[in-house]
Amino acid sequence: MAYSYDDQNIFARILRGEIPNRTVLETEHSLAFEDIAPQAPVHVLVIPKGKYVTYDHFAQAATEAEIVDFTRAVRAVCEKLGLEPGAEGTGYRLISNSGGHGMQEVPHLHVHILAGRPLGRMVM
Ligand code: D5M
Repeated sequence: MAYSYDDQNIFARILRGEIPNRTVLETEHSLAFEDIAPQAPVHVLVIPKGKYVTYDHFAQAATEAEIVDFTRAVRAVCEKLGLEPGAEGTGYRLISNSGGHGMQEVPHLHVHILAGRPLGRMVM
Protein backbone atom coordinates (compact mmCIF):
# COMPACT_ATOMS: atom_id res chain seq x y z
CA MET A 1 0.00 0.00 0.00
CA ALA A 2 1.00 3.64 -0.41
CA TYR A 3 1.61 5.65 2.73
CA SER A 4 1.25 9.37 3.26
CA TYR A 5 3.37 10.82 6.03
CA ASP A 6 2.06 13.52 8.39
CA ASP A 7 4.91 16.00 8.89
CA GLN A 8 3.17 17.37 12.00
CA ASN A 9 3.23 14.12 13.99
CA ILE A 10 4.95 14.42 17.35
CA PHE A 11 8.00 12.35 16.43
CA ALA A 12 8.56 14.42 13.29
CA ARG A 13 8.55 17.46 15.56
CA ILE A 14 11.03 15.78 17.92
CA LEU A 15 13.31 15.00 14.96
CA ARG A 16 13.15 18.66 13.87
CA GLY A 17 14.10 19.75 17.40
CA GLU A 18 10.76 21.51 17.97
CA ILE A 19 9.94 19.38 21.03
CA PRO A 20 12.50 18.22 23.61
CA ASN A 21 13.25 14.57 24.22
CA ARG A 22 15.35 12.51 26.60
CA THR A 23 17.75 10.96 24.10
CA VAL A 24 19.21 7.57 24.93
CA LEU A 25 21.11 7.05 21.69
CA GLU A 26 21.45 8.68 18.28
CA THR A 27 22.91 7.20 15.12
CA GLU A 28 23.12 8.41 11.52
CA HIS A 29 19.61 7.19 10.67
CA SER A 30 17.92 6.54 14.02
CA LEU A 31 17.02 8.18 17.33
CA ALA A 32 16.18 6.50 20.65
CA PHE A 33 14.52 8.41 23.49
CA GLU A 34 12.58 7.76 26.66
CA ASP A 35 8.82 7.28 26.34
CA ILE A 36 6.91 10.14 27.96
CA ALA A 37 4.47 7.74 29.65
CA PRO A 38 6.59 4.74 30.67
CA GLN A 39 4.81 1.40 30.99
CA ALA A 40 7.83 -0.30 32.63
CA PRO A 41 10.99 0.80 34.49
CA VAL A 42 12.71 0.92 31.09
CA HIS A 43 10.57 2.25 28.22
CA VAL A 44 12.52 3.57 25.27
CA LEU A 45 11.28 4.36 21.77
CA VAL A 46 13.52 3.86 18.75
CA ILE A 47 12.58 5.67 15.55
CA PRO A 48 14.15 6.00 12.13
CA LYS A 49 14.97 9.57 11.12
CA GLY A 50 13.35 8.95 7.73
CA LYS A 51 9.65 9.57 7.09
CA TYR A 52 8.17 6.10 7.61
CA VAL A 53 4.71 5.54 9.04
CA THR A 54 4.86 1.87 10.01
CA TYR A 55 7.19 -1.10 10.04
CA ASP A 56 5.56 -2.21 6.79
CA HIS A 57 6.31 1.16 5.17
CA PHE A 58 9.89 1.09 6.43
CA ALA A 59 10.56 -2.47 5.24
CA GLN A 60 9.20 -1.58 1.78
CA ALA A 61 10.77 1.80 1.24
CA ALA A 62 13.84 2.32 3.46
CA THR A 63 17.35 1.92 2.15
CA GLU A 64 19.43 -1.02 3.31
CA ALA A 65 21.64 1.43 5.22
CA GLU A 66 18.61 2.74 7.11
CA ILE A 67 17.35 -0.77 7.88
CA VAL A 68 20.72 -1.94 9.16
CA ASP A 69 21.18 1.24 11.19
CA PHE A 70 17.71 0.98 12.78
CA THR A 71 18.01 -2.72 13.56
CA ARG A 72 21.38 -2.19 15.17
CA ALA A 73 20.22 0.94 17.01
CA VAL A 74 17.58 -1.15 18.80
CA ARG A 75 20.18 -3.63 20.00
CA ALA A 76 22.66 -0.85 20.82
CA VAL A 77 20.09 0.70 23.18
CA CYS A 78 19.60 -2.67 24.84
CA GLU A 79 23.34 -3.12 25.18
CA LYS A 80 23.78 0.40 26.54
CA LEU A 81 21.08 -0.20 29.15
CA GLY A 82 22.42 -3.67 30.06
CA LEU A 83 19.30 -5.49 28.93
CA GLU A 84 20.78 -8.27 26.82
CA PRO A 85 18.80 -11.47 27.22
CA GLY A 86 20.59 -14.29 28.95
CA ALA A 87 21.87 -12.37 31.91
CA GLU A 88 19.92 -13.03 35.09
CA GLY A 89 16.97 -10.73 35.57
CA THR A 90 17.22 -9.06 32.20
CA GLY A 91 15.80 -9.36 28.73
CA TYR A 92 13.23 -7.10 27.16
CA ARG A 93 10.17 -6.84 24.93
CA LEU A 94 10.02 -5.12 21.54
CA ILE A 95 6.66 -3.85 20.28
CA SER A 96 5.77 -1.89 17.17
CA ASN A 97 2.11 -0.94 16.96
CA SER A 98 0.90 -0.49 13.40
CA GLY A 99 -2.35 1.00 12.17
CA GLY A 100 -5.79 0.98 13.71
CA HIS A 101 -6.04 -2.52 15.13
CA GLY A 102 -2.45 -2.18 16.33
CA MET A 103 -3.63 0.93 18.25
CA GLN A 104 -0.80 3.02 16.79
CA GLU A 105 -1.08 6.56 18.16
CA VAL A 106 1.89 8.27 16.56
CA PRO A 107 2.11 7.79 12.78
CA HIS A 108 5.89 7.55 12.60
CA LEU A 109 7.45 4.08 12.92
CA HIS A 110 8.63 3.38 16.43
CA VAL A 111 9.76 0.31 18.32
CA HIS A 112 9.01 0.26 22.02
CA ILE A 113 11.71 -1.33 24.19
CA LEU A 114 10.18 -2.41 27.49
CA ALA A 115 12.23 -3.88 30.32
CA GLY A 116 13.21 -3.66 33.94
CA ARG A 117 10.62 -6.04 35.39
CA PRO A 118 8.94 -9.31 34.38
CA LEU A 119 6.49 -8.11 31.73
CA GLY A 120 3.89 -10.85 31.93
CA ARG A 121 2.40 -12.87 29.13
CA MET A 122 1.03 -11.12 26.07
CA VAL A 123 -2.64 -11.55 26.91
CA MET A 124 -4.90 -8.91 25.36
O1 D5M B 1 2.83 4.73 21.12
C1 D5M B 1 3.16 6.08 21.10
C2 D5M B 1 4.03 6.32 22.29
O2 D5M B 1 4.62 7.60 22.17
C3 D5M B 1 3.32 6.30 23.64
O3 D5M B 1 3.86 5.27 24.45
C4 D5M B 1 3.60 7.67 24.25
C5 D5M B 1 4.78 8.14 23.46
N1 D5M B 1 4.92 9.58 23.31
C6 D5M B 1 3.99 10.46 22.87
N2 D5M B 1 4.49 11.69 22.86
C7 D5M B 1 5.78 11.60 23.28
C8 D5M B 1 6.84 12.52 23.49
N3 D5M B 1 6.69 13.84 23.25
N4 D5M B 1 8.02 12.05 23.96
C9 D5M B 1 8.18 10.74 24.21
N5 D5M B 1 7.23 9.81 24.02
C10 D5M B 1 6.05 10.25 23.58
P1 D5M B 1 1.94 4.00 20.03
O4 D5M B 1 2.68 2.72 19.76
O5 D5M B 1 1.83 4.89 18.82
O6 D5M B 1 0.62 3.77 20.70
